[in-house]
Amino acid sequence: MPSVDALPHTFTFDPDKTALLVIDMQRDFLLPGGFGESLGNDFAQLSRTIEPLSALLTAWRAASLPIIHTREGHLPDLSDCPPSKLARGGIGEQGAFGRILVRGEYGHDIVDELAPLDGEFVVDKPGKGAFYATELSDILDKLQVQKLVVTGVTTEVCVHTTVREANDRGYDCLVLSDCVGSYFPEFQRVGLEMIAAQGGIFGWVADSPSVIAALA
Ligand code: C5J
Repeated sequence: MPSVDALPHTFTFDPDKTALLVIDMQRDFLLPGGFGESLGNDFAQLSRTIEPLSALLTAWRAASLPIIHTREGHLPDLSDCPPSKLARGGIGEQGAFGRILVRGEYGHDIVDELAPLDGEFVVDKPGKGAFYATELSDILDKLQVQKLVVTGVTTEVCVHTTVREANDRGYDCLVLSDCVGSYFPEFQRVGLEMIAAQGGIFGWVADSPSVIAALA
């Protein structure tokens, strides 16, 4: 069984029961000029994850293991967006890449380098967590997945919300430090520490080269 050198201790996984989760690698979060940068954030803190994640996807695809991409966004009429989220601004407004976080808009879609291939799952989610109001739980049940390798953005928001709920639902989560990103270096550091603290209270942390080596 493949094993990965991780914190707080070795992560072992059965490839037949493990999926790769790629959270919200969307143009509006990752590209210069996107929603993220328009809020004053440094997009480079996120875009540095594209290259290692692309290498991981290549290895994961070569091993023919399941891949699930997610996208945060809303229906064009915003009927699935809670008023409290709308009131904070941005969502549905015109941005450089179309209406911000609205399904079907250029900015809502995944960056070209990580574009999903046929046969990979794409889960559209209205919330931060990937389980809330989505089909993710059904997909994982059908695949008989027990463990998740988690990547994407942002570490302390959508990655954390998803990992915390996955942990409560009984999945073992391995979060890859070089494939998750936060606009805030401090949140990145602490966000990763929080996952593996206290004997792995939410899961495990490793890097992508360790997973690629384990798959070889
Ligand atoms: C945010 C996300 N940061 N994907 N979304 O609003 O983490």
